[in-house]
Amino acid sequence: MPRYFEGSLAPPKGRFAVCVSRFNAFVTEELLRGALDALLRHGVADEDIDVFRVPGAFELAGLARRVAEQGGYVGVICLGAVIRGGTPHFEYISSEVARGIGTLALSSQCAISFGVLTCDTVEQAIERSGAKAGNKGWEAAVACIEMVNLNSKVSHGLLKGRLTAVEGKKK
Ligand code: INI
Repeated sequence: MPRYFEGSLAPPKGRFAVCVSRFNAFVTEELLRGALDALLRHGVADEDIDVFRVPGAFELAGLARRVAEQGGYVGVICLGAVIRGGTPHFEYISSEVARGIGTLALSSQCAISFGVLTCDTVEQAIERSGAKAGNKGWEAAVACIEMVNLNSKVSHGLLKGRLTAVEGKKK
């Protein structure tokens, strides 16, 4: 009988950083609104949330790394919107953002979540920032809470030499 482990959505102890880019602010401000709403609704205290703004999505990973390494946070949520234009610029920015934040997530003690939209059109970005396809900022914040709780469970369990499985739950 396998044992299952997962993070709860209970309010975690510790502070959260939200890193948000200003480029395409009409989208990213909605992602930020969603992320803050999710954190607050899941019981994270107002004073445990810090928001950092950067110029564009390209700057997110560098700032997130500094914040994760030096800020004393348990979770860092990265929010941005890269929208395709008429040149290859989109490909360079979007791949660097994903690579940078992904690399950070592998090495960081914090839970790092990826709420960066990469869309072909403005309409797709609007749909994913609070219209008919939900709000990816909200989803990134909830994922971050879950991973903070799972990270804490795994670290705590490993330190004590045991992990507590989720009883009777298979997925
Ligand atoms: N930044 C974005 O966040 N989204 C975009 O769609 C975008 N486009 O398409 O150019 C964008 N460019 C700016 C970039 O992120 C940097 O801020 C800039 O290159 C300075 O380093």
